[in-house]
Amino acid sequence: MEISFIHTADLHLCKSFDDLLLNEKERNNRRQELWETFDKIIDLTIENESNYLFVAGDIICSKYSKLKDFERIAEKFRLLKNTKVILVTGNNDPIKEDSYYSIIDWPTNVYVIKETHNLEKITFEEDNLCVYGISLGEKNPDYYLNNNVDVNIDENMVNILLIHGGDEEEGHQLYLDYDKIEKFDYCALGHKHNHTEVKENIVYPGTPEPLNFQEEGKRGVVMGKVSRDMLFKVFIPLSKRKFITKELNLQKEYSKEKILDIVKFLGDVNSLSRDYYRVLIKGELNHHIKIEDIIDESQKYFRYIEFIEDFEYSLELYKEEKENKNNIIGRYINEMKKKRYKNLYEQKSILAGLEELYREKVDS
Ligand SMILES: [Mn+2]
Repeated sequence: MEISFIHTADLHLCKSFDDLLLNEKERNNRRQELWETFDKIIDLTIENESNYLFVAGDIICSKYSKLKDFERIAEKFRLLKNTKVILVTGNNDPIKEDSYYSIIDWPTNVYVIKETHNLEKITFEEDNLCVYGISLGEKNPDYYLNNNVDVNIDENMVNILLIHGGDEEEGHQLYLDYDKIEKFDYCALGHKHNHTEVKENIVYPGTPEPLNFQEEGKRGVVMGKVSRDMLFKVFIPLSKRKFITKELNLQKEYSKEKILDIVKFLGDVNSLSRDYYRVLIKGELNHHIKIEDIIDESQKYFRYIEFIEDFEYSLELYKEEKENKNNIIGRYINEMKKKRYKNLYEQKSILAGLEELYREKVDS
């Protein structure tokens, strides 16, 4: 007998996104998109008539959520008439006595695992299946997830492990020894945000919708079938947008127009209007060009673009020095030449000073 499943984790519904430079409107929009992705997972489960939906923690950020958000999740799960939903909590949605997880009246097809110190075993005789799961609870300094996963499994059943943790160094509270859990037919894990197959049967689906610039690459859920002697799985991409990091390598000969041309071809038009871009500015910039102008003018080509300034200004001021031999500008350049300014912040202030002196010269 085989069962079909969809495995997801780390949706982080209600996430604040305050670790990004997004404005409030964009953050709201992004939160809305997380719900849309959740809806897509529900639709996919219905379309495929999956027997099980495994949710391996951090479906929501409890800190920023309200009761109505949990009700919204419950109502969506209720639509899965032919699917059993098994859910464990993660470090962002820990289960406690008074948390919404405990208060909500979950539909009968939903099994929220409440155990936080032992593997809870749910047996589905009709499918010859055992699901073992543990939820994360309140932070406890003596808690080590790895101590709680030892269990004897029944070799005549299909055994699934559902857990949030493992993507950590040994000694960390959420560290998991993968060798210990290899005996399960399938380990539906959560916590690691990039899709990873630790072993054939030990899998992180990753965040179905990326949450920041560290989350590049494919985003979605794992769909599969499992029996006593077979495991088949496929990754289903779902995400609406991507986070993309690019490098912009400047040369001091580049004009402003040339630089803007390079910037607007960092991605195809569809991607520029859809995805989040971060551009690492490297190399050397002609000191006549203000990086602020490049940054401002780039905005109109992108849905979202941010820059990390890691370049140097080319401070070759021969011409200016020659033209200003006997005045304050010349003396300023001379003074500045005595020191080596490598730091971009210092270079910017020298150029601002120079600009100020030129302005005074024109005014007087
Ligand atoms: Mn987590």
